[in-house]
Amino acid sequence: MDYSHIQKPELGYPYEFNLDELDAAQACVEAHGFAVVKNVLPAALVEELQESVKAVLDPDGALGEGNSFTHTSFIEHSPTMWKMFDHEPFFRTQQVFCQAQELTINRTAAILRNPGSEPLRWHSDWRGFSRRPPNDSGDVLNRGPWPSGLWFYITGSHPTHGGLAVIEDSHVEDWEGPEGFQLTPDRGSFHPVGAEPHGHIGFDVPGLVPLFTDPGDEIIFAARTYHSAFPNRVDRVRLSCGVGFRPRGYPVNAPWPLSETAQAFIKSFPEHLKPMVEDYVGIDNSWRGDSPMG
Ligand SMILES: O=C(O)CCC(=O)C(=O)O
Ligand SMILES: [Fe+2]
Repeated sequence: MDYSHIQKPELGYPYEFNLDELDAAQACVEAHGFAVVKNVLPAALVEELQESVKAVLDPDGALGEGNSFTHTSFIEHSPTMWKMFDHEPFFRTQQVFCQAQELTINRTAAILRNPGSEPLRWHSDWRGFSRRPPNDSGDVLNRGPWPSGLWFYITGSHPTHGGLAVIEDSHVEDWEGPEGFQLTPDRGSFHPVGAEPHGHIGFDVPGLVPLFTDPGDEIIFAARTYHSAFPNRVDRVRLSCGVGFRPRGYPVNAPWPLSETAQAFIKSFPEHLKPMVEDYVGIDNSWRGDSPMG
């Protein structure tokens, strides 16, 4: 499918904000589940981040056409990402969206989508739908009220370029799915009413908002907001990265030990930023709890 016909939507409310409108942006996240803040990162840092994502995720350029790669502990491998913290507008912005002055790094990621990479299944990153004990690292790290999306699409977000799409108003606790769709049994995705309960892939969904952003812009979405990514159909790699924060002191009780790379990262993270890693728990993607799925 070609999505070059998709236009930037006019919604009945503003959802793109400047750095001097952060409270309005946060109000939009609360009301509609998402917002964009323009020009959070300067161009020089964006360029450095682009190079760093490529160097860490695909150092030899061997990933191949049509493929994508997600790194789930990017900050541990990218001192370039550390520079974001010294850019005052970046940090001020995260304090507003996390609704706390003192923040801890919850998790970080970077994604590289080569030309030809496929669209993403609609999903929510929220893992608190069930109160069963955690079964994997996502269950541990994605159960708080902080935003699930604090993303920088550092080559831009566009429907032709693997850009992000969200569903407006899908962040509320009792959301039942878009019209004509129903939630999957675990509420992690949705499918057409009456179809097999597989997460839906496609951009024919009521309430869909395709996001059009420039490389220095930040895309924010709430803990539960449902989202997807378009395929990358232009001849340029799509790069994104993000730092997820949680209010400092919020207990996550990670059941895995700190990895060696996490320990090395904490040790070398600049002294004046150390409070932000005091209770950083890293991630162990292979950790499994012993509670049954469901
Ligand atoms: O690849 C993207 O643009 C979105 C990624 C995403 O939603 C996720 O990793 O949970
Ligand atoms: Fe996601």
